[in-house]
Amino acid sequence: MRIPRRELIRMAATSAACLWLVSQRLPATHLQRPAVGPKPYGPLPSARQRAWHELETYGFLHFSVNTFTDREWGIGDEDPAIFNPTDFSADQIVTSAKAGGLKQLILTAKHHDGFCLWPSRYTEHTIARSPYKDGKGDIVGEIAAACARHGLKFGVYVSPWDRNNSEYGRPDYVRVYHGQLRELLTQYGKLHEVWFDGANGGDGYYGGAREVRKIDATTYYQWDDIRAMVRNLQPDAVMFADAHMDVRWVGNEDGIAGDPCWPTMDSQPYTPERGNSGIRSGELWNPAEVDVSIRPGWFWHPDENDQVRSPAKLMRLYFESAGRGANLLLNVPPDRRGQISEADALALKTFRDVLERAMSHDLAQGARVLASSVLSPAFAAANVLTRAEPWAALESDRSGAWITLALPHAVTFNMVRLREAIDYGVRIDEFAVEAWRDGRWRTLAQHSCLGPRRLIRLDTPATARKVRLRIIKAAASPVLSEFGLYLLPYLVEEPSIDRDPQGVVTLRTQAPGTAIFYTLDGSQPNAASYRYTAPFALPGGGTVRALAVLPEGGEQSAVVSREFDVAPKDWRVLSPTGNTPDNLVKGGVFLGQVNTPVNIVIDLGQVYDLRGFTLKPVSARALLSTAAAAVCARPVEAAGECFHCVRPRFKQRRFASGQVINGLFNFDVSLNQFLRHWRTTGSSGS
Ligand code: FUL
Repeated sequence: MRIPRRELIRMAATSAACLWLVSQRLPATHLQRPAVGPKPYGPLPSARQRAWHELETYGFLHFSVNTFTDREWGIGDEDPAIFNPTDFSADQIVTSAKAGGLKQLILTAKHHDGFCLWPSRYTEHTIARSPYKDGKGDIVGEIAAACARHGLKFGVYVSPWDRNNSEYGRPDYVRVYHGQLRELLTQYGKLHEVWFDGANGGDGYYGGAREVRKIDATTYYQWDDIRAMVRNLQPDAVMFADAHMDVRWVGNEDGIAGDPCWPTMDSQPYTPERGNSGIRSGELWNPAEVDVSIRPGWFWHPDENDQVRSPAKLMRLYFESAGRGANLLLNVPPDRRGQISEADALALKTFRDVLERAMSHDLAQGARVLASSVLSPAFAAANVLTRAEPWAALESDRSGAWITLALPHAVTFNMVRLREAIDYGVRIDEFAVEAWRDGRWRTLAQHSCLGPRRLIRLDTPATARKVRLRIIKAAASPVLSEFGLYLLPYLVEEPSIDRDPQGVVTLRTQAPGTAIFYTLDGSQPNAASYRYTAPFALPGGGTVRALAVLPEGGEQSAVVSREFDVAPKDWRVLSPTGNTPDNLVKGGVFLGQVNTPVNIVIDLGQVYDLRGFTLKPVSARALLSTAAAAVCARPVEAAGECFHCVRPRFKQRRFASGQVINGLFNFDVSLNQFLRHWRTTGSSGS
């Protein structure tokens, strides 16, 4: 679903951009390289990219009118009066982020709905027309100042797409967008990242026109001018876009970088797959940023309060993103008070505390470090412990090179931290980490791409006196700046709970050897509850609550809970409109058509007593309009039964009772108890 939107900005990134980046980058890097050292290999990071790599983990703040309307994408017709945080605290937001180890915050200064969190002179659709501080507020300024106070870097998300602006799609909006960008680049001190989202053009309010507007994203925004403006006004800021800016999109919003995830790309068209893995032979230094939310949505929604990622899940996320050399951009959305919710802040801090405690004790310190070769005394093997300069092998020592930590006594570790000195390029193609045990080297892990950062988490701790990094394949001699060993406490991840369309529930845990216990009556599960051994049927719906427990009464995971409605086992779609209507019952994506009323009848296969139903936009990005959706059960002559018309009870928060479903939208449908037939109808609502 990201692809079409992302494609637009990908198209905006032309080969001209690549040439521009190369010409900006090389001189700075060459100037700063020590006089005598290994010969650099391949593309190299710019100074600003090098500084960006050091950040490793930082935060996104999605905060806007959507926080108050319970939407993910605003239409652009939102009344600024709804933006009214009751207890906004930039300090609470920034200190919560800092306690969670986030080193920078990127704020949605403007999301697709066009509402500006600063009083822009280029539109009236801003915070100046909200009740917040009687229209005198400026959230961008407050967050920027708090970041400066607490030592975090600051960046802005400025959506090119603006569903409010009447001129969107015409030349004048480009002037507005550039003007807004200039305000942000000049009024809020130093920026370290400018984030250009890939969603562009589509339906919107557009000053009341309420129509679909398409633009050619390659030319419309005049990217060359934007790049020049950002470089000129904020020379230290990296620019993010799907591709061909300083930092690329990792290709998904699930928090997963590829393994490998090369920091290099070529100038071929971007695809999420290519973005996920990077291109080893690529001529550009263009590392991946992994954007993901701590909750299911990007914006805060009250009904997601119990779906905040647990510390154990955050740990997995960290290893699958930052651990593969990408940077992790974790979204922590402020709530309607204008603060980070307690649950989010706690999960983040707990995760960070566990990590930092473990990382404060590098078990490799004190080791004698031996290597297959050393380029010169300045590039000694022991540098991987002191980290001032890297270890560099002789230029001729490539595949087959090795470096060994010989410890004074055996250590037990389950995490290995490795870094190539990226000033010299990415040189190592494939490597193994080995431990000396029972008279021989045993492989603990093997991967492609060592890169800017490689964190390896072992399933079970290893105990050894000698640990070796063996280079299996390299394009150039290894230049390594870090080799560390750590013991990380094991956080038990909660199980996942899934049900298939047949109504069969499966519980899964990532951790081998953990047992899963569950309840079906809403009570808190514990080690005395049902023990999960095989998938079970739950076609009529209910609540499943579960937790994972380590063997022998060991540690427990957080409790996870899922509510299920009636399974769409015997349902049939009778009168389809839109594309792939069967997906409505199979659980895939149903796509309606722009400005076409939706009218779908589903045969449920049996009679139920109705309580309500759920309409759920897939990925919460439904493009929905105003007014009233009529969803009713009705008599279906053929069946000869008589039903009452029912006021819909929209269980899903993104639909308010009485909304018209208008235009293009995606949704899942499920019923929690219903009649034999029902239908949804929408009107164009104009
Ligand atoms: C996407 C946007 O459409 C989402 O709303 C969110 O801002 C995410 C970070 O990027 O493309």
